Amino acid sequence: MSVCLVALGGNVGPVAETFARALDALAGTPGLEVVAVGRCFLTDPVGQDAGTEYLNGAVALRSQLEPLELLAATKRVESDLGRNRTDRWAPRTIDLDLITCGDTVLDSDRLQLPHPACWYRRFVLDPLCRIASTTRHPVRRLTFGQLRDRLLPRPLPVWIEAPEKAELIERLSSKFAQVEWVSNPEAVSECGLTLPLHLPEGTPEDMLTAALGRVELATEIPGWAEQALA
Ligand code: PH2
Ligand code: MG
Ligand code: MG
Repeated sequence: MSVCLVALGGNVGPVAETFARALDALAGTPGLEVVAVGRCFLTDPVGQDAGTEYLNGAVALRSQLEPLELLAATKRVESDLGRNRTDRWAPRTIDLDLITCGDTVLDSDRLQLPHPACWYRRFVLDPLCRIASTTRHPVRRLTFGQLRDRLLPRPLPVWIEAPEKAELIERLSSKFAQVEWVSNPEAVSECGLTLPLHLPEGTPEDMLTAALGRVELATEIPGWAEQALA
C-alpha cells in the first residue's frame, strides 16, 4: 500500500469535465482510493507544439497496485477519455502522469519515479502543493512546497551546468528577461533553478518556460472538491 501522487493535464475539449470523469474512473478502479484532490490551475503550454493553455491539477491515491500496474490503469483511463497518442507533447484531452509512488525510485524504459521533470515544473508543483506541500521529493529531499517556493523570486537566479554557456545564455536572455544568470559557482546553492548538463526532458527553453510560465488558480470544477492529504 502506498500513497501515489498523480498530475493531470489537458488542453483539448472540455478539460474540466474530462478531469471530473478521470477522478470517477480512478476512484472506481479496484485497488485505488482517491485520498486527496487539489484545485486546478490554468498554465502556459510548455513545448513548441504543445498547443494552447492547459488546465493542470493533482490527486493523491492510496494504491494497492504495483507502480507498473498503476501506470497501466492511468493509461486505460487516458484512452477511455479520448487520448490519442500521437506526437510527444502534442495537445491532449488528458494526460495522467505518475509523480511519486511513496518513496519508490525507479528508472526503467516504461516508468521513471519520481517523475524526472516534476521538481521544476510549476504546472505540476502548484497543483501538487494544494494537497501535498509537505511531502518530500524522494530523491531531492526537499518538500514539494520548498521546490515550488524556490522558483518564486524575480529575477529568478539560474545556474547553467554546461562548461561553454555564453551562447546559450545569450539565446535564452532574449526570451527570459526575468532570469538572473548566475556566474559565480559558489552561489549555486542559492539558485532557484539549475539547468543540468543532461536535461530531464525537452529543450532549455521548455525547462525555463516550465519554471517561469504563468500558473493561475482556475475556477472550481463541478465534481472536483478540494481535499488535502491528511
Ligand atoms: N504537458 C506536457 C507538455 N506541456 N504544458 C502545460 N502547461 N501543462 C502540461 O500538463 C503539459 C505541458 C506533456 O505532458
Ligand atoms: Mg505529461
Ligand atoms: Mg504522460
